[in-house]
Amino acid sequence: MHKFELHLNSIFCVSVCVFLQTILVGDSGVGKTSLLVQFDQGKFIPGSFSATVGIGFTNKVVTLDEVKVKLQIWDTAGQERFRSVTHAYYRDAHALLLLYDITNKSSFDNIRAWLTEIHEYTQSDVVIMLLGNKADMSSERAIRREEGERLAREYSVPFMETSAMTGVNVELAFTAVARELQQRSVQQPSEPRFQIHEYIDAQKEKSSCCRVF
Ligand SMILES: Nc1nc2c(ncn2[C@@H]2O[C@H](COP(=O)(O)OP(=O)(O)O)[C@@H](O)[C@H]2O)c(=O)[nH]1
Ligand SMILES: *[C@@H]1O[C@H](CO)[C@@H](O)[C@H](O)[C@H]1NC(C)=O
Ligand SMILES: [Mg+2]
Repeated sequence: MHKFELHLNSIFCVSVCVFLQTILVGDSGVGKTSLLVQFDQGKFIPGSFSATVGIGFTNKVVTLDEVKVKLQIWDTAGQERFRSVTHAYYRDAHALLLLYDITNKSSFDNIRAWLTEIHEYTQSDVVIMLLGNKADMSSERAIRREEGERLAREYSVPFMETSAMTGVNVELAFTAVARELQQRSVQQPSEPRFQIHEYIDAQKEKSSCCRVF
């Protein structure tokens, strides 16, 4: 959807006002499907969702202030990187959640390749958020939080650690990108830009859950 349509939708909305397409990407096993299930159903279903073949989506409506935002979240299977997510999905995406597994170094090392691919095929104004998932598995941690933060800073994308198991930061990850996009869609060019980094930091401080990371 183009910005102009988003803008009109925001003005004339009745129930669901803004429609946003979000894609979950990252290597196989990082927890993309688990994160989506946690966000959608508020629970963790252990075991691998090897049944995720190709690409499928879940719709979820979140209310930001008084505006209802419909997130259409596409879950991808990461095995066939550079192929399974067709470029058309990238092109239409408003936001991208890019995951690695904090216990798995190769999933982190591949983030640069993912970002290269993403920058090549997405719209230039796509919202990208880097997520270090499985934050509950601290005893098996292979990637320090600072390493995630540094990489995110290098690419100027927001970052947080999440746990699809405990639910830590899961809702925040989705609502932060929704808020960023929703603000952009209603914003006049002269207004100051919504600062997603500041929003996340403020939300993190509010909820005691996130201080442990
Ligand atoms: N401890 C823990 N395990 C997780 C978490 N997220 C996913 N997993 C597990 O990691 C494995 C891969 O998860 P899955 O959602 O299928 O990953 P996907 O291939 O990226 O969709 C499964 O065994 C999940 O139960 C998490 O946050 N914490
Ligand atoms: C780590 O992630 C890679 C993909 O980046 C995967 O092939 C490998 O099986 C994972 N290792 C473990 C121990 O989960
Ligand atoms: Mg999956």
